[in-house]
Amino acid sequence: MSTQIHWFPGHMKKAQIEIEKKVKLVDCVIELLDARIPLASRNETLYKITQNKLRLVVLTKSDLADPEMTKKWANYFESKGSAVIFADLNKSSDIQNIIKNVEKLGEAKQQKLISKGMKPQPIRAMIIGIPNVGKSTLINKLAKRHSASVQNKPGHTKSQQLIKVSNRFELLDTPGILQNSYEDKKQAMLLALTGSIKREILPTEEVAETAFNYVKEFYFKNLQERFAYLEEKDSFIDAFAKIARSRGYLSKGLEDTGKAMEVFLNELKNGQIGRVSFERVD
Ligand SMILES: Nc1nc2c(ncn2[C@@H]2O[C@H](COP(=O)(O)OP(=O)(O)OP(=O)(O)O)[C@@H](O)[C@H]2O)c(=O)[nH]1
Ligand SMILES: [Mg+2]
Repeated sequence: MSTQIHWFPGHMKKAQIEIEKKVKLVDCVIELLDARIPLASRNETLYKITQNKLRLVVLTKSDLADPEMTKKWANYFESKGSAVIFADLNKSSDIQNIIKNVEKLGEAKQQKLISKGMKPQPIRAMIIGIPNVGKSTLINKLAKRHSASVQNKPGHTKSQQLIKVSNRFELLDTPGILQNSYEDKKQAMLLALTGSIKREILPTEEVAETAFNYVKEFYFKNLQERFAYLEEKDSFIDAFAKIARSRGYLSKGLEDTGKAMEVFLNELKNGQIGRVSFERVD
């Protein structure tokens, strides 16, 4: 439908303008990237909009990623000059670590104000990221610590909701979100594997084959732990026929490999096939 084609860019543009306005209100952005695909999950437009702000890169869902690779990715971002940490957003010590690191970024601002004899102000931050990287989870966790102090500071910006996380850190309660465009097929594939875009936009078999071959090459142990009957010599098709048979996915007496692929991709996305990073540092 032509309306749909027109709707999407308009929607993107509007979101972008909205974020540009909000960015002016903050000192710092907390950029959430999926630890399993740190490059593919960065939105370049969002990155550019926020380029001159203090930045804390948080590699989220680190509990689902290959820990060794995550460390390498953290080093990679550090080498590019970003403050970076990785986090499982469901772990309170990791939330604590995010708070500590944001406050650290704010120290220079505090010192500057103090040296001018002024009252130190909290660093004001905003969370940015593509869909599904954990923005709402993080906001809720940060807000819950001080839910009583969620405040509404009126000003020329109408009523931006600010969450007081600590005396040194306040958070804009609405995150900046932009979809990645799907021009780069490899990137779209990675985003589909981790759940940031709908998998249906790509053919299941193609996604499954790419994912399976990748996991087989780099994480064969994970495969064997989940599907003990798989062997390294199994081709993609043989493997999914085996999985379908073992799980009882049959259609008219034949192995329903399509169903096996769907289930495989879901399990892979949810970490049931072990910790997997889909992008590697060279
Ligand atoms: N395992 C794991 N799951 C996480 C983590 N962070 C978030 N999730 C899960 O990922 C899913 C998406 O999280 P949200 O917080 O809704 O992501 P979002 O960025 O707000 O997504 P949109 O609102 O679609 O832009 C939820 O099911 C979360 O529970 C994490 O660190 N580890
Ligand atoms: Mg959300």
